[in-house]
Parts: sequence; structure tokens; C-alpha cells
Amino acid sequence: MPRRGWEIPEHQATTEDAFLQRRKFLKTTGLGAAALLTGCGYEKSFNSFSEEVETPAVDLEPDIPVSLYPAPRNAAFATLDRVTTDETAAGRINNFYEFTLKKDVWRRVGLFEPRPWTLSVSGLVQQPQTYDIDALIAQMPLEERLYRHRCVEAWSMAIPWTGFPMRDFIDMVQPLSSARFVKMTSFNDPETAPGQWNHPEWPWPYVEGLSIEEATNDLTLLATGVYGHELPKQHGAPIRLVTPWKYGFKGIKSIVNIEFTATQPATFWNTITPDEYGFVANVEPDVPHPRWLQNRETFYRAIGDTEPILTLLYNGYEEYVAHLY
Ligand SMILES: Nc1nc2c(c(=O)[nH]1)N[C@H]1C(S)=C(S)[C@@H](COP(=O)(O)O)O[C@H]1N2
Ligand SMILES: [Mo]
Repeated sequence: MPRRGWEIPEHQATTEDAFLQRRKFLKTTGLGAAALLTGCGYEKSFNSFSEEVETPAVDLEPDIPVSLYPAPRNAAFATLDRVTTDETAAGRINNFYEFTLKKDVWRRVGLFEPRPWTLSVSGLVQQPQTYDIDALIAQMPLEERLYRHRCVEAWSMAIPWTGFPMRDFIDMVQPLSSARFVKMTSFNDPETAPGQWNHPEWPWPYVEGLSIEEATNDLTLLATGVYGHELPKQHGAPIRLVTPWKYGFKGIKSIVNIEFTATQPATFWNTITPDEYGFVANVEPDVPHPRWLQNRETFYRAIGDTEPILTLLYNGYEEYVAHLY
């Protein structure tokens, strides 16, 4: 039986120290970045690598699979009061307007190339720079978290994301004290994204933002994987935001730039329909959308298998975020 995303494989049931050592090896040899750039599994790339190049002078145990996924699950986010949505449903019912206004994004991402990819950091920050995405991922502490996921359209899922806390990233790049907001921007490429091609009238690229306090909250994740492997294109490869106490549209996909700003950035939805999509956009059951109520939602267990449930304040994450508002 294939391993489920949340079951920690044996090789990761090692000490934290062993785990870090392995990462260090990946980093220092540059193997991690080189192999991951191919977009296929590390294991496979490693095999072809060792055929062509001399074996590195490191005592590698041959039975240790050197892969970043699945990552160890963070115990604080290991369970939820709902079943995990089936992976096929989560991967076939998506919102990604760069490709389509419909939900079958997975059928329309064929031309999109999430690798090679760079993520730049700019604005009010001490370390502005451009990262190769796989070099960045190899140096960040990946973990898995099961989160509720609530779209403003009143459907929801429970999804196991893999990623690193945005706070760790922010600590690394060191924003200036004048930075109050984080503005995140997606790609703009109508040639490979039919939704952008078909809707040149929209304010592409997709932009989202958070206050610094929100961006450094315990919950805020930059996700690079889902269901125990790298993000597929329709989920926002190679890196996307996850803020589970907010409506899903805040969770910007396929990020190319993170900018630190002094003022609140204009965002994609807020620019198009300011009365419907606020900047803060927290899940609040008592605050209706102008066109529908928000106190109930349709929870997806699998495709065609849904359940009506009550919406929770801050999507059930009150203890983490209530102090911010
Ligand atoms: N770049 C970009 N990010 C985006 C969107 C989008 O259209 N473009 N849709 C948002 C919306 S409305 C939701 S609900 C979530 C959906 O994430 P999922 O498809 O991985 O479940 O992505 C968000 N991130
Ligand atoms: Mo959404």
C-alpha cells in the first residue's frame, strides 16, 4: 500500500540531528538543487547522477532515500475534527484563475512550467535577493500540517500541506522596521496560462498581501508540497501561501516575488470587487458575502462526496489569531 502523506516514513523517524545532517549534505554537495531542478523525484535523479559521476566521498547508506517529501508532520497540526479530503478531489477541484474560471484547473495547466523558477525578495528588506526555488527549499525546515481550507465560495476541504513557516523565511531576509506589509505576486504569462490570455482586462498578475503580524503568525505557511509530495501545478507549484484562518483566495499560488512595503498593497480581488473581497478576508461565519451567507459550507471528502457543516470563526483557528484582530 502506498504511504499516506501523514505517515512518517521510517527513515524520518530518526533523530532531528540525523535529519539536519542529511539536509546539510544535500546543501553542501549541491546535489539537492541539481537533482530537484529536473522536477522528478530526487531518488531517480540521484541514480542517474551516480552513474555519470564519481561517487561522492561520503558514507551514504544505500537504503536511505534522500527525498524532501514526505516531511515530518508537525504534531501540533497532526489531526483535525474532520477527515482529510481525498487527494484526487483536492487536485481536481481548484481555483486558479490564471488557467480557468472553472474548477478543472488540472486539465489546463499542461503548458505551465513551474521549474526552473526563481523567487525574488524586494522592498524594505536588508537581504533583497533572488532564490532558485529548489536551493531555497533545500535550506528551509520542511514540515507537514493538516489544515482546514475554506473558500469564500462556501466550500471547504482538509488538506495536508508541506512547507515551512513564513516566519522562518522573514527572519532570514530581515525586513526593515519600516516594513508593515508583505506583498506577494504570482507569475504573468498569458502564453502558458489560458485564463490570463482570455481575460486581458483583469489586473494580472495575481497579487495578495498580509500584515507583517499575519505573515509571522504561527499558522502562516509557505507550501511547497501537498499529500506528501511536491505541489502539483494546479495547487500552485512551486510555492504558494497557506493562511488557513482566511478565505482561500488569500493563499496566493505560484509566487514569484515577495515585497516588503510600508503601506497596504492593492490586491487582485480587492481591486476587481472591493465590496466582496476585503484585504483581511478572515473566515467569519456572521459576516455574509454580499451574495450568499457564510455561516455554512460544503465540505468535500471526495469528488461527489460532500457534507454540509457549520463554518467556524477564523475557520477554527481562533486560539492562534484572535489576538490580531
Ligand atoms: N495565483 C492565484 N492564486 C490563487 C487563486 C488564483 O486564482 N490565482 N485562487 C485562490 C482561491 S479562490 C482559492 S480557494 C485557493 C485554492 O487553492 P487549491 O486549489 O490549492 O485548493 O487558491 C487561491 N490562490
Ligand atoms: Mo477561493
